[in-house]
Order: sequence, then C-alpha cells, then structure tokens
Amino acid sequence: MSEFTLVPAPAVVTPGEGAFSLAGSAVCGPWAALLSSEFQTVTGLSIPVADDARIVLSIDGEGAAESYRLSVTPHGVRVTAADGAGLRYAVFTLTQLAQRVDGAWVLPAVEIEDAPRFRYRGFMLDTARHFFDVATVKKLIDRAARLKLNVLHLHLSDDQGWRIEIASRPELTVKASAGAAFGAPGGFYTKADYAEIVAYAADNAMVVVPEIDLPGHTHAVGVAYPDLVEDPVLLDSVKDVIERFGGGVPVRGEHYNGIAVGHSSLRVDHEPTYAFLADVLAELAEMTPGRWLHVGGDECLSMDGDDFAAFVSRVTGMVDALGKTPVLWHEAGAAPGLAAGTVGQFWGLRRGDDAVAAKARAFPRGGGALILSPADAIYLDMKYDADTERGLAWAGHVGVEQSYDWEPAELIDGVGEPDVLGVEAPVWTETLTTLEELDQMLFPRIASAAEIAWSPARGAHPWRTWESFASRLGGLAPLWEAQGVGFSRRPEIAWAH
Ligand code: TNX
Repeated sequence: MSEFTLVPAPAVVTPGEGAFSLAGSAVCGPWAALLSSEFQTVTGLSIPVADDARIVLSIDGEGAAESYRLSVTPHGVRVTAADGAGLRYAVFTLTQLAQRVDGAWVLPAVEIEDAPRFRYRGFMLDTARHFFDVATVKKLIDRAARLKLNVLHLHLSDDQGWRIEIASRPELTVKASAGAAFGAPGGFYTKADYAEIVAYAADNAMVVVPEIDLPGHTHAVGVAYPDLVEDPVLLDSVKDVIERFGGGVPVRGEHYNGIAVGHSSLRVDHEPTYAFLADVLAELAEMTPGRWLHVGGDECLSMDGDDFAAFVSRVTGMVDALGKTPVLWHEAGAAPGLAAGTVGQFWGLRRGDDAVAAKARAFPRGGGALILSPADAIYLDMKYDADTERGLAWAGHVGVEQSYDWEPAELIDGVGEPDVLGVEAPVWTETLTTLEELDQMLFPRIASAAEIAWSPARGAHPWRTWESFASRLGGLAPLWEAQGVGFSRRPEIAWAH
C-alpha cells in the first residue's frame, strides 16, 4: 500500500524499500523528548534521547515556515525542518507512520517533503455556553496540534457567561461568569490561567485568538453592568428556540440559561459602552501575544444596520489602535468603515446565498483576508445524523464525508486562494459539557478540517479523495485509542483494530 495512515496528507510522499526497526533505537536533536514521549504512548517502546542516535532531528531554517523534510531508510531516520513548528510536525508524522509488522514496531522507508497550504489552521472552542477548565483546554491543544493545527480561537463571552478576568472591570468575573447554558456551573480563566493556556499553546506551536463577541451575544455583560446593554428583544426566532429548548426568557441583569441567539446587544449610542470596551480590549490585547483579536459581530439581529456598521467600524479601529488585527464573523463585512486589514470569518453554508458571499468578499477587498468555517462542513457541533445524541442541526446533519467535501478556493464566488488566510473548525457548546462529549463530536471530523487546511488542494494531490481520506482515517484508530481520544466510530469508516 502506498498510502500510509497520514492525516493531514503530506505534500509529497515517496515510498522506499524496507523499513526502519524502532526497537533499540535512540533519538537526538531538538524535540527529541517529544518524539520519545509520542512513541512511548503509541507503541509502548522507550526510545531514549542520546547523542549517538539513528533518529536525527534538526532545524536547518530551509524552506517555508512550518515545513519539514524527512527520510526513513532501513538504516536511520533523518529530519530537517524550517523551524521548531516544522520539526514538531515531523515528529507527529513519524508517529502516524509507525506500524506493527510481525510483532515489531517499524517505520516504513519513505521520503516526505511537507509544508502547509494555509498559514492559519484553527480550532475554536466555545467556553461561554459551557465552561471548560485549563486541563481540558490543554488536552484539546494536544489533539489539535497533532493534526498540525496552529490556532486556538477561544470564544470567551456570550449571552450565558463571561470567561476572562478583566482587572479594570471586576464585576464581569464576580457576577457574569457564574452563568452557563441550562444552569450548568460557570467559571472563568484568571489572568494566570489564560497565561498558562497561551504558554502551553505556544509550546505546541499554536497561537491563541481570544474572542469577545460584540455587540450582540452580550447578555452576560448586562449581568455585570446592566447600564451597558439594551433590554432583550424577543424576536419570533428567539421565542421559537425558547419553546424548543427551554431555558426561559432573557431578562436584563439576570443570568440567561437558554440557547436562543440574537436577543441581546450593547447600548451602542452610549459613551460608557466604549469606555468599557476600551478597558476590556486593552487588557485582552496586553495578555495576548498573537496578532489577532476577535470581536465577534455575528447575529446582532435586533440592531439597526447603520448602528451595527458604525459600531463595528469603531471597534475595529480600537483594536487596530492597540496594534492587533481585528477578526469578525462575516456579518461585519457589510460595514463600510472597517479598519483596513480586518479579517473576516465566514460561517455560511457551502452553497451559501449571494448576500453572505458579498459580505465575505468585503474583507479581502478591504486589504484583509478570510478564515473559512463553512457551518455545514466543519461546525463540529452539528449532529452527524438523526441518531447523534448531542449537538445541534441548524446547518443540517454533517457526516464525515460531508465534512471533507469542500474546497477553500471554490467556496465563495470571487474569493480565491490569495484571499484565504485559512480554515477554522469551531465547536459551539450549547449541548456539550465534557471532554468525552467534545471528542465524540470533534473526532473524526476535525481531521477533515486539518487536511483541508494543511494539504494541497483537491485535484492537486493523489490522496485528496474521499476514498483515500476515509481509508487513512480508519487506520488512525489504534493511534487515537492509545492517545486517549474518544473518537466517534462512524459507520462510514472502516476502523482498524
Ligand atoms: C451560530 S456561528 C452562532 C453561535 C451558535 C452556533 C451554534 C456564529 C458566529 N454564531 O452563536 O453557538 O451557531 O451552532
């Protein structure tokens, strides 16, 4: 078989003759300890770190950012990488290559040259509907990094709760953090917690993009500071969700337990709102080393369009003045005064409507770019099918094949490869409360997002077909089991034993 169980598919794979036997081998170079621990987890073998080793890892600074080259022969393994991220990715590729042949662990002989297609490869966790502690976030970073994702987008505020300590606005974490969907316990990240997540992400070559969702999705702000928000607007769509899912009617100043969207908004014609935002954004920028700061902009259903446009323009200016690049959901593309270079995040459907496409196109036209998160492919909270216990279905059911069936450069009319910053798979957590539940929804579909973000385009690589992907995915089952990933054994995949 010429297709190894590698996901995402490396750019160039050339199989060789024979195999390298792992028993008794040692490793040297940067990230040697990572290789030892990954192989220990997956094979049970102990591969010591030693100077005189047949597995040699090195950084030579050649090639594109995050790229690496590796060569496995029966005599040894040699890896060179452009940078530390590339070397880590090589280690994960080697871990996926490991096979058990006649009772012995080997690496098949192969030459690989690999580099990412997109520089932004993200995973988003909604910590607002349900809160996830630092330990859980770290486990998700481990999982995402192994698939060569390099961005962790944390959705840190929504109607149900506020999740990040802001020293200048203490009521946010005294009051607004206590809530969560359906009366679940709330929580928040202290500055120290957040710093720990940022540092752990950086060790895993991932950057954190924090999101404070504005000006809608702000009911929780009103629990802390009622003067800054409007009274909830009970649109028919809100009443309909309340009827179907429960959680009660939102009341200004009280925790909201339900999962309806579009009823809340900040008072945008009120100067104290901007003083509040100046404080929040300045602290968030200060504690975030990455270049991006996400300020939401989605589903502000109860606000007049001109007010919305004026608000998002002003807020992107504030983010820009802090030296960060603003990111907003695609709705904000309708605003004429967005700061130059603002990045948009598309969350429409694969065959979306023209109005959504027009909003999305505004970002590249304004000197920015797009992050693609088509909801009916990579919203990881969508149910797989009607029998899926958790999750939502507003974008339809999303089976594994559908999650793989889209192409970034063909998604939106008028948006080509240079306009795309990257791909991000979000998981919204209205119905998800534990790592086990997240694992079931993420895996295997997060692997589709990772391959689409990392690997060459469909049609430009022999492995970029559903058949090849499904077969490689199935081959990863033993690895995921060893790594403690509680993936969903979707019946369309032939899982290896
Ligand atoms: C839409 S995606 C939302 C979220 C929900 C999600 C549920 C987006 C920008 N807004 O508020 O949690 O659907 O799938």
